[in-house]
Amino acid sequence: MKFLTLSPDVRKARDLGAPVVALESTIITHGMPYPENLETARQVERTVREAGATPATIAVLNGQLNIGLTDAQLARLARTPDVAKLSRADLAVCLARGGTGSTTVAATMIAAHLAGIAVFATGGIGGVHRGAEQSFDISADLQELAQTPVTVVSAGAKAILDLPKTLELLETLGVPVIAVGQDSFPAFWSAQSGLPAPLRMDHAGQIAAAHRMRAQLGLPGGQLVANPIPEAHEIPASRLAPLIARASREADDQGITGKAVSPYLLKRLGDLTGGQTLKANIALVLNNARLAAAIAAELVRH
Ligand code: PSU
Ligand code: MN
Repeated sequence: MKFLTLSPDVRKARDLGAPVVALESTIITHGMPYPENLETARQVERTVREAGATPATIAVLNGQLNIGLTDAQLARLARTPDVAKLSRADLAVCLARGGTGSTTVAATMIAAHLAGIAVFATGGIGGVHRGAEQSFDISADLQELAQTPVTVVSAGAKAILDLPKTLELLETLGVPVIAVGQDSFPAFWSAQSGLPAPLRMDHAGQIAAAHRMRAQLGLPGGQLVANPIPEAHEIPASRLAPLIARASREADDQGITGKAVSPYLLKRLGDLTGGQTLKANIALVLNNARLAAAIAAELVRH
């Protein structure tokens, strides 16, 4: 495929059948401020390597779908303001125009699958927004999980969302939602959402086996792994609840819609907590990178 560029590292790992972990780039361009975004992106790659897998950060650069970025490419992306945020709907148009953009969970899943990568680590997926009954704002990430066979390691869905509705929709779409090491669904910055998780697994090997079994059954789609943020880094949900409500109200009042909603709320929560949500976000992404590397290693063993 002429538009697909695998980095030498990623190509080598793939050809050897060694474990590879896909990483998204919207978290870099729209999820965190500079320079924390770049520091985190580098640290996530390092964490994947230390855990024995090859990281493949994915982004569209000048009309090429890049699977694995050089450090210079990563640094440039992290410093470029107003990069396009590419989801399933935007990917082909951006590539056809020779454009540049960062990939969301949905677009990163598509790219990872094209490159033969089965495991992907992120922070929190998009989902059903609060007030979706009015706005119809539901992330394309959910549909993607229903159709593209990639196991996505997250800390749940972002807590700015309507988590009960997000879980309901994932169930309707037939997406396995697997909490790791606990019975409840985590809530991104908080380990506990107060909602039961549909499924629970405690080991990377079990998650890899379930991934393989889905393929054997001929079922399309991936798995959502919900890995709770380590307790030392979490912010209790009760503390965040009023701040999330306030930020959501402010977004409404300012008429913020569409792709701008999640970035606005993440930034606003960072401001309202004096940077605590950003710190927690970094910790949970690193935690997810470690688990994703372990799952990728289990997948290539068989
Ligand atoms: N996880 C994070 N921060 C982020 C994201 C995930 O910790 O910024 C990004 C992902 O790329 C996800 C997107 O796909 O937010 C969801 O955007 P939306 O709600 O507009 O679908
Ligand atoms: Mn949306």
